[in-house]
Amino acid sequence: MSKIYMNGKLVEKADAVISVYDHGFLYGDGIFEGIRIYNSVVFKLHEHIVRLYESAKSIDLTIPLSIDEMCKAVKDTVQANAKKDGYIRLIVSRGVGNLGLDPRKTTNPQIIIIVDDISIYPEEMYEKGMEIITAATIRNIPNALNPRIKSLNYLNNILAKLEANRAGVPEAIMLNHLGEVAECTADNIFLVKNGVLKTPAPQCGILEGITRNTVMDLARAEKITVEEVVITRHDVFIADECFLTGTAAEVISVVKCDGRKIGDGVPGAMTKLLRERFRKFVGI
Ligand code: PXG
Repeated sequence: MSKIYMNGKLVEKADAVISVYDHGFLYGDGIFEGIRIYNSVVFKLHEHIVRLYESAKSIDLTIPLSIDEMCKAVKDTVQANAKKDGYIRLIVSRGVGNLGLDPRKTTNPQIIIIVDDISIYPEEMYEKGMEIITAATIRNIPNALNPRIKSLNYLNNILAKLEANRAGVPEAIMLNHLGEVAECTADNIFLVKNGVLKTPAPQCGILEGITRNTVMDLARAEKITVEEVVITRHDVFIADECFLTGTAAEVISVVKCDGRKIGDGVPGAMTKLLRERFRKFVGI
């Protein structure tokens, strides 16, 4: 049975319950992280925890643990579950309040760490590449709810995911309020054009992915020029290669977008190289 961390205690899955008055449930008032475990090691733990604390700062939520204490809680929970390869969902909700949205009425942010298995795309999709569409649902406008906050309210992304489902594809590009390419529902996007690697800048209204940043570092180590730029759908259509990055997806090739074949319609050389380098880096 899996053991779940709840506010400093390890409890059985069946006993891991949250109040219906918790503002995470009532309003999506809280934040989270999704983290991988490879070979019993928590991948980029510090980076994920720093992002969590930045999300918390932005929504004015004080996490009652230091960064070091949070890292230890994650590692201890992984160990208690004897998990070699898997997935961690770390959640901090605003806590129990009343039926009004005022966060001052809440007490005790809830800290929850779930260690489970990861669901990933089928192997065949990595070999052949995936097809995506552009969603009509635009990404949250940064001055309304900044996508850099990994908040418990994922409706924006879910609405785009519904469009992908309806189109029969696994992912969808979300444009920002200016009509520029931002990211996909749970993945960042990269293009290759004339040997240069391009990805939207954080200012384009994206979640700054940990996998994204890792892949950019790995590309630079290969002396590949990396640019954080404005990308349009036109750039996607005329790209030589396209791939997505994310905690669950790792590095996955995109070979078709909105019916247009990208490059040769098969995973490209740079995508394959970076996927290989990424897998080596995480030790698989
Ligand atoms: N953009 C968005 C909107 C995301 O939610 C990424 C990019 C990639 O970021 P990372 O740091 O993972 O490289 C994400 C990540 C899930 C799940 O359960 C979702 C994510 C990560 C892990 C699991 O659907 N989103």
